[in-house]
Amino acid sequence: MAANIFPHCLSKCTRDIFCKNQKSCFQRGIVSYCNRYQDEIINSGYMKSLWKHVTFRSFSRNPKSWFKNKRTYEVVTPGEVGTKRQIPDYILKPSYYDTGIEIEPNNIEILSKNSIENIRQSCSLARIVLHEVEKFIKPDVTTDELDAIAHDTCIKYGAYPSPLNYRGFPKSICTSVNNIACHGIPDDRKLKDGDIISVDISVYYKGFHGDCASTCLVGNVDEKAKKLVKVTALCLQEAIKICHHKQYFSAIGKTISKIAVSHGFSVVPAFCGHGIGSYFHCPPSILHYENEEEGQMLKGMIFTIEPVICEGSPDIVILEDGWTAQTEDDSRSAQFEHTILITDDGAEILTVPDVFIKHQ
Ligand SMILES: [Co+2]
Repeated sequence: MAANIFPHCLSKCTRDIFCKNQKSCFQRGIVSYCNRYQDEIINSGYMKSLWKHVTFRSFSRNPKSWFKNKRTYEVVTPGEVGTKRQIPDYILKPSYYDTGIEIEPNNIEILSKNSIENIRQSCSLARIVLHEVEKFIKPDVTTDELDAIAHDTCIKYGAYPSPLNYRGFPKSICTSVNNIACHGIPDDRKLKDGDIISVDISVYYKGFHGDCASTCLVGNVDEKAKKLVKVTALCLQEAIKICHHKQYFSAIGKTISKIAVSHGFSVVPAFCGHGIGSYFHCPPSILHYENEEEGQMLKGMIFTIEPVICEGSPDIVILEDGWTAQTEDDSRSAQFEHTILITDDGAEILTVPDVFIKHQ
């Protein structure tokens, strides 16, 4: 699950007021506090360049006339969201299970050897759950049915689906179809032949989160979307290759944006990768666009890389549910994500399936 650039910014400038005294505001989600602190956000130098890429728009869960365009794919509007799925008592739950609130640490978490073994399990399990969901992706399946499969698979393996109630997120996974860039909420819309769907799976297991995503083709997809999906996977793959001890974080954004732009695509700047461990989202923020941030990766750091790449403009609109991020121009987008561990000479991809199976 991608981190939103805005809470990161707010946590820098209004952390005390925001986290300790504004709980109700926080629980209402991104839109509320962005409106509340809009002036501060706009006036912070860091946000000035990004803000122009994001707008907030109200919507109704019924299709509107402005969605009806002639395209080779369907422009998706949010459907009806079902009830929250239940978690059995014996499953270990993250801190935000009841309140929706996770107070992120200020520093990058470096895990002990033992903890790294546990997060390996968690990351590997996230990939297993993703593979399970992928088996069911075909026309006429609803995204809520995919949510049920992911949820039940998590429970079967003794894990908690991390997105559930994270900042009030109502479902267990994110499903983002066609023009939904990320953080799509599973609902009653049936997948259609020609769709592309990004599925983002995160699990909490043995006290640690693991996070991965991929974009799948539904039936017969046009050539442009196939290329978009292929190039997005390549962006992630090449970004991981350049990671190692003492590499600059900015090298990730440079690598991704160079590949995306060279194929005629754009990088959505509003969402970033993130540190992960005992917290779902924590420092560092991993920017996927061209940037000059100064931080360096160090051995033992664990974070996600999860570029959202668009066929059109990178501007997005956050809908009034506070989550669904759709492209402003209704163009399609794809996303791939891995959780990685920085080692002496490179990066180890943790979100691979075989590790978990071996330990069972
Ligand atoms: Co993530």
